[in-house]
Amino acid sequence: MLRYLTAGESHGPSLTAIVEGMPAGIEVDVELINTMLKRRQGGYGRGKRMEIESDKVEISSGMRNGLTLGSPITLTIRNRDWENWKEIMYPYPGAEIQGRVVTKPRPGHADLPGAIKYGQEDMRNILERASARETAIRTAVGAMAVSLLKRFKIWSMAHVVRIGEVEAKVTDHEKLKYESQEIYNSPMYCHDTMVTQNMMKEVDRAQEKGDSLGGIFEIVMGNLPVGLGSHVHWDRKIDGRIAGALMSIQGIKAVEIGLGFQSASTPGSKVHDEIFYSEERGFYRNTNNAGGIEGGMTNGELLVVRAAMKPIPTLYSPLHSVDYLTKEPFLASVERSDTCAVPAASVVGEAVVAWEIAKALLDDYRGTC
Ligand code: EPS
Repeated sequence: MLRYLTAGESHGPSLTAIVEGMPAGIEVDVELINTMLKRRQGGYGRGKRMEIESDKVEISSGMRNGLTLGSPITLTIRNRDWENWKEIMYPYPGAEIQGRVVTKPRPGHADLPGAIKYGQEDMRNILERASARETAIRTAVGAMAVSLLKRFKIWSMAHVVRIGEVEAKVTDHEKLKYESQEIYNSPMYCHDTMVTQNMMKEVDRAQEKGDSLGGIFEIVMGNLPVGLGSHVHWDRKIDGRIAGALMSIQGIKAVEIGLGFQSASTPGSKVHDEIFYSEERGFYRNTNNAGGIEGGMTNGELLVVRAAMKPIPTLYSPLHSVDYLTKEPFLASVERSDTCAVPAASVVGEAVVAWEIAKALLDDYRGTC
């Protein structure tokens, strides 16, 4: 079974993942992993942390001579910022635990529920692990899946379709495959240059006000075989697995596949994709409202999935909150943060969706890897 765990605090020495279940003899494209890590660090609206970090993966087990061994693979990304946090985040007795204490929970963050659940008076003990910094190592793990899927000629891409009120319309998903370089060159990872400019202005406006912004990104995947996932059990349905993976990314509040929420207000005759057949194409559809999934299985059409990210909870004009210890009203803590991290989240989205697809593929085709 393909699975992984991650470990590491945002300002600790490093982030680590142990990946298990990769078949032996697979070439791991370290350059592709590092390219995705670089893309995750980018995007207009990021904060100062990304000027400190230069994320690169180190692999210390499970590989020899560029190929997987079938044994657990250990991935590590060092946190350069650790140098500035060594005393405060020191893992052994003697840490400066009075430094940078957080007692003013940010609305929308894990701070308060985490402190209550784990009985912590200093919310730093929660936010360090809750931080979206963890998505760096998940991106590295998912990039391994992207590289595995390439063996099967399955392609994937991620792009941003909304920042705040600014929306980019997509008319031809098939075309996006050929536009990926332009998309990654856009500071918002958006396929439309005009809309990119408007999205950047939207981010500037939010930043001036000390506010933050969310948005929507879309993952598109092509050349998928029919039948990944299964209709037979709830936990084998590929749409459920993809939605769960995307919802587990920090800040994601909604996921839709194909027509998604709009299908609830559209009659069946306009929702369901009619089926056709020809000698050279086999079964096919002229529309893709299902987003490539029917009955918990891929149907051979493009996979089209969107996720909505809420605005980052750390606001430079902080919201009302209550001090955890004194119970006095306060303005929430201001931790260094990003104004908008939707472009970065889109890369994480591609990584986690690729992981779920690779997992489903290995369930069905392990012997052919
Ligand atoms: C992030 C690292 C963090 C934040 C952001 C994402 O760095 P720091 O907290 O040191 O400034 O920039 O994290 C959050 C928005 C969050 O809510 O935790 C990263 O590597 O992506």
